[in-house]
Amino acid sequence: MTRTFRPTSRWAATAAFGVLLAGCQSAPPPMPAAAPPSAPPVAAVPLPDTKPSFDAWLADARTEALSKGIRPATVTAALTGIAPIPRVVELDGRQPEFTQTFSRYLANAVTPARINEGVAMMERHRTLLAALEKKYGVPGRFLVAFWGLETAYGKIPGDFPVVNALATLAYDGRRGAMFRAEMFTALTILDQGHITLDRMKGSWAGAMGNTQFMPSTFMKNAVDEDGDGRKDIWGDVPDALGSAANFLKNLGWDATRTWGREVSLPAGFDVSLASLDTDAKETIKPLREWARLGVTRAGGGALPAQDVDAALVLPGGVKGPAFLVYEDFRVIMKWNRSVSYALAVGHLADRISGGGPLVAAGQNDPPLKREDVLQLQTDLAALGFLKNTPDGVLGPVSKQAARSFQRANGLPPDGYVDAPLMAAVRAKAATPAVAGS
Ligand SMILES: [Ca+2]
Repeated sequence: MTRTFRPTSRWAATAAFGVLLAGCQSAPPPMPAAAPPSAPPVAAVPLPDTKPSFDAWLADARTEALSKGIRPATVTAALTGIAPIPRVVELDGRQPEFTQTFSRYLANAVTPARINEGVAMMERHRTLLAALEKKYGVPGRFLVAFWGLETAYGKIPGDFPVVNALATLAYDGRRGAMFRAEMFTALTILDQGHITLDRMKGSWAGAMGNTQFMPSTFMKNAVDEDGDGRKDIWGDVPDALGSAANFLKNLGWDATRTWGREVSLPAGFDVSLASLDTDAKETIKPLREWARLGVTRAGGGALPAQDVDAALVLPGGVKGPAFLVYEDFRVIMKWNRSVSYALAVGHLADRISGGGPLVAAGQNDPPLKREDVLQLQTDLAALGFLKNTPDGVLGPVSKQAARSFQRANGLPPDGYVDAPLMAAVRAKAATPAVAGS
């Protein structure tokens, strides 16, 4: 997978990973376990390094795999003679240098080439997609859109050996217990004969095949759609797209609705109604209520007169495109918990089924540098709008703090952070408080 069109791709295609990511963005850091300043050193002699060597760790993992009933031949083939992969360690430890903006994210995700190829895939797999929609209730345009965003229709599935990558992360990385469990699940998938060891490739974090399923996602959702006895999401398009359809069905896909739509807001609209939370459900209203508030189809025209609950998202702020999103939007975010990702899936699905480009012009705002976000958070904290410790990551808590600042200073409270907002916050924070005020 590429790093350019999908900043969240390192977290792979599971809801569990999305939760972890959201936690990183919004959770306050744990309190340090500080000793009293006068306390003597606890350990007079250095503690021995309790971390086992990788080979010792691997021997223990082999024993556990065998105890789980995985065949010795599978365990031996997959868990002997491997070593940690330095590139995986490096990618796992990498701190994002910037926060991508929605306009650039979408421009990289939904390119003319990806739209054209998606149209071709819809045509090439027409019969299969119709059968999958009938069976699982998920329209083909969404399956093709996920496929396009995850791996560019199978062209970029990742070339890391999955068991070795997962062993690396289980031994060396954070979240070791989770990756260790994923590794055993990967061994079970091998043991069941769905794929051979040399073909079990994926992302550096273990997301596998056309649809970038983690092993646990594969185990719960993969299907043998072409009936050859193997669930081959690496090589069989029917298996890959059928597994995606089954996954979405299991996540609660509602076949009676679409994902949402671009809309236009009237002048003077109260943008504090836009949801900033990670689930896009901070403020939910029926479509008719949004219509009563003056919201129209993008470019004008009445919203459909349907009894649908919708949330408003403004991923590029009040100057960017506006979207009303429905329940299936949140289903998409269970696949990958990112508003930008879910909007890209929805928009790509629309484009490959004949829909036009967004009506609102893209802002093309540059990415936010980590150091600038840190400065913003520090300023917002100094001004009393942010309680969390600055971490350089623009999560929902920081966006709410930005919204509070906007409210207090007569700016449209869209919670959107760009250079002018950062400058306004900086200026306020740099102004000495008047005594007594
Ligand atoms: Ca198959």
